[in-house]
This record gives sequence, C-alpha cells and structure tokens, in this order.
Amino acid sequence: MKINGAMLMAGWLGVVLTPAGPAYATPAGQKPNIVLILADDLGYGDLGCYGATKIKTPNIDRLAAGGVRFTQGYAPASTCTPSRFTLLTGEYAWREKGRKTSILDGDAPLCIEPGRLTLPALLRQAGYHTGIVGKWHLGLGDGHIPVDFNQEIKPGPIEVGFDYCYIIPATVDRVPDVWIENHRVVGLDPADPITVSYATNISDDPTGLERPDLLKQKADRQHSGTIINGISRIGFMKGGKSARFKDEDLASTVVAKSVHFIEQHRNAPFFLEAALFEPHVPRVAKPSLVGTSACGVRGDVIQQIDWETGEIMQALKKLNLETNTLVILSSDNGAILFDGYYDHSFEDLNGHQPTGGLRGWKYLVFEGGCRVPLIAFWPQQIKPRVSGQLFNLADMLATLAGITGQQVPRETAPDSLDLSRVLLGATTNQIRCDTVLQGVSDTLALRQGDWKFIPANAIGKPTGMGRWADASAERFAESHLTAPMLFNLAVDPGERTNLFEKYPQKVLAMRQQLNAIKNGVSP
Ligand code: NG6
Ligand code: CA
Repeated sequence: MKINGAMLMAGWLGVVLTPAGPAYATPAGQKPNIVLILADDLGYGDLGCYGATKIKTPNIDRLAAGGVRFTQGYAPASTCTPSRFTLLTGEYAWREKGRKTSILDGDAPLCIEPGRLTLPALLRQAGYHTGIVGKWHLGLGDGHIPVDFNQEIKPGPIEVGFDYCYIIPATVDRVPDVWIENHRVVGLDPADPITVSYATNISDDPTGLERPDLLKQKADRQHSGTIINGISRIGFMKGGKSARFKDEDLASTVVAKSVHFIEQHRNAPFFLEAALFEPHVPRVAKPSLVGTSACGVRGDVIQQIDWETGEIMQALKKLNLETNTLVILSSDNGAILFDGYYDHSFEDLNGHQPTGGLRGWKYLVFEGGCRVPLIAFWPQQIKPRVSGQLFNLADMLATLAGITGQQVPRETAPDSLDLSRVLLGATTNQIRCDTVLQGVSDTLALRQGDWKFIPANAIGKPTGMGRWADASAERFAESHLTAPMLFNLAVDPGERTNLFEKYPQKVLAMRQQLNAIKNGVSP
C-alpha cells in the first residue's frame, strides 16, 4: 500500500475506529487493564530471564516465566525520542520531516500532533482511563513561544491521549529537573520562577565545570551545566528550587504515582504507561538499593527496575487485578555504559554483558542498540512460552487495538502491525517479516527474516557528532560505516561476519526493500 501525506492527515483527523471482532474479554465482560512498563536504555542481556547473573531481577523473571518472553523484540530506534514517538503513534519516526523527533531537549516542542490517533487516544476511545508516569521526552508546548514552566504547560501528554500524567519533561540528565502533573510543575513556588536555557548559562547555581568539587559523579562537558542535587546536567536552570526532584527519590515517586493511578481506576479498564528512568544516566539508586547488585551502580538501578515492577505487581494483586491485567515490559532502546557520567559502570561490569553479547550499543543500528527485552504477562490469556517471533514496539498500537477489539486504518499507524495473535500465542507464524531500525544521525537498517542489512552511511561526520566528542571511540567509529553490511543473524547473532561481498543479490534486494519502505510501502 502506498501511503501519502493526505492519507496520513485523514488518519489523524478523521479517525474512524470500527469495533472489530470480539475483544479478549474477561468472564465479567471487562476488557483487560494494560500496564506498559518501559525502561530507559535497558539492554537485551540486562535481566535474569535474558541471561544476566550478576543482576537479580526476580519480579521480572516471574513475569517472563508466567508469560511470553520474546527473543526478537525491537525498539524502533536506538534512542529515546524516536523510539517513544513510534511506540505511541505506530509510525516510524524517521518518516517525520524536520528533526522534530531527534533526541529532544527539555524545552523542545511536542513532537506529536495533537488530535492524532495515538496509543493512549485509541485506548481512551475504547473506554480506558489512560495515564503516564515517569519519563516523557516527546516535547511540550506548541513551539510558537518557548515553553514557560511557570504557566499551564500544553500541549503535552494530555493533548495526545492521556487522561493523566505525572512526568518529567525530557531525561533526568536534562533540565528542568522537575515533575509535571497534568499541566503544572509540581511544588513550584511562584516567587521563584523557573528559567531554562540550553544555550546560555542563566542560572545562579554553579555549573559542573565551575565547581567539580560539588559533584557526586564527574561528568563530560556536555553534562556539566547547572548542578542540581549534586549532579551537573545538560543545560542551565534557574529558580524552581522547591520543585526540583532528588534523583534518589525518582523510583519511589514512580511507584507511588503508578499505584495511586491503579487504585483510583480499579473498577474500570485502565492503561498505565510506567515510563521508568533506569538505567539511563545519571544512575542513582534509592538508598536501600545502593550496592545490592554484583556490578556497580548500573546493576543497582536495574535491580531498582525490578523493585518498581514488583511494587506495581503487588498493587495489582492486592486489588485482585493481576489475572486480568496485561503487563508488558520492554525498553526504549538498547544498553550503553558510558553516557556522560563517570559512574564506573564499565569498570564494575564484573563479567556482566548488558547487550547479552550482541554488537554495538544505544545510538547504533546494530542489534545491541535496538534489540530489547520484551515480556508480556496476562495470566488469563497468555500461556507461558518463549517466542522467536519478530515484534517491534511500533506494533504496540495495532496490537492493543486488536486486543481491545478496535480496527485502526492502516494509514493512521502505517508501520504498526496487529500482532495480538502473536502476543497471545494464537499463531506461531511470523507476521512481521521486515523491520526498519533507526540509529542516531538518521541511520537506518533493515531486518528481514534472519537477515540484517546496514547501508553504508554518508562518509564524514554525521550531524550532531560533536555532541559525542567525549564518548567512546568504538561508538564513534561504528556510527559512520563506509561499506554496507549484511549479516545472517541465524548463524551470526553477534553481527561479526559481513557477507555483503558474498551475497550481492541479497544486498540489492534488501536495499530495494528498505527504499520501498522509506518511500511509503509498509511491509
Ligand atoms: C544525548 C546525551 C546522553 C543522553 C541521550 C538521550 C550527550 C553527549 N549525550 O544527547 O547522555 O541523555 O542524549 O538518551 O549529550 S535517550 O535514551 O533519552 O535517547
Ligand atoms: Ca533511552
């Protein structure tokens, strides 16, 4: 199918959702609650159920053992903003023109058009209460004037389908370091207004460069802006002192707000996205979890993910909702060790393999950047199993539409496939055969069956590379390839043997398929 702009527009505005076939109803005729736990930079090898031994994740392992654990789950992109954009819209982020969906700063405008059909909007139309707690990173405000954190902040999550939000604007390493509940910064004193800048130092507080002695973690230049809670951030922030969060408290706040949302909506179907902050930098565990893993702070904060998951499951159980709640756990992109703060994550690895031996890291189109843990647990409908079927988080929208008995016009979510039958174990066929993966600087790769094709990138310095100046040499070298790559993942999951010279026809066919998808033909 050829998708053009007009069809996409029609999909956004005139959204017609036809109830389709029976939804997967409970005996009481209720739709399942849906909880999506999305970690930030969690790697394919970071959980016990995916082979980790130095990090203990018993709560998540229980979900995997009692549900379906995917071995071929993908984040649509190897960085947060495009990955989350695709998750919520069912459209590959690279289709959007104008760099609206590259990694966003905390004062960037909203990158999802209000009124567009999104995952939460779809579920809201199906009668769900929809909420998001945690990381947002999809921009705020309409971009006409710079977002003012002292006023009503919109459009944002509420305008694109969530009934409730308790979020931080971007990343924990970016200003402003505050919580926003619906349209307002939480705990803001009007006498101490917030100003944010990514260009000039407007703050009265010292920066990391000025006062390295105040820092809990040393940082690279990019992360050496305003010091907040002993951690220097990207960007500069003035005011809002009473509203600033403490990194040590983030996980407990996510749990408290998530549990509260669940309790409030116990009698109606709800959709909760718990967008966790870990193990993204800066890595700071809550005091009771410091030093609990066998591989340093990165291991501790992954165990914190497990604690958060356990608390959410406990809340569901207490309310007797566990059997009829579909809990999905995944990550927005693959793992990274050094990402701006010298927190010893590399030195403390102790044999742990964050990507489970896959090649590359976050930012790259290699498997280590995009392949992520993906688990779905729903005792009432999902039988325990391990699945090797391809699943891209782009598919979540059409899949949850399928589960809640709705049809989404293909133009509305052009890259989202309804994999509800895959999720529920009703078929063992591969329904998704191709998937496009996006790296930093607009690099794309194609996975097709067992094959992976990575075109040669433009030679030279990809845009934005200056920002990685302090990062590892490996990341720099691997992000601008001068020759195409072709791997057979069935025999070479680590993407070590480049077969592009051996199989020129395959390269040609995959190049054509990637171009066809780029030009609008959905797989
Ligand atoms: C990058 C930051 C990195 C991280 C990332 C976003 C630099 C050098 N690096 O720009 O630390 O914040 O953005 O990560 O600035 S993500 O998971 O939200 O995409
Ligand atoms: Ca991320």
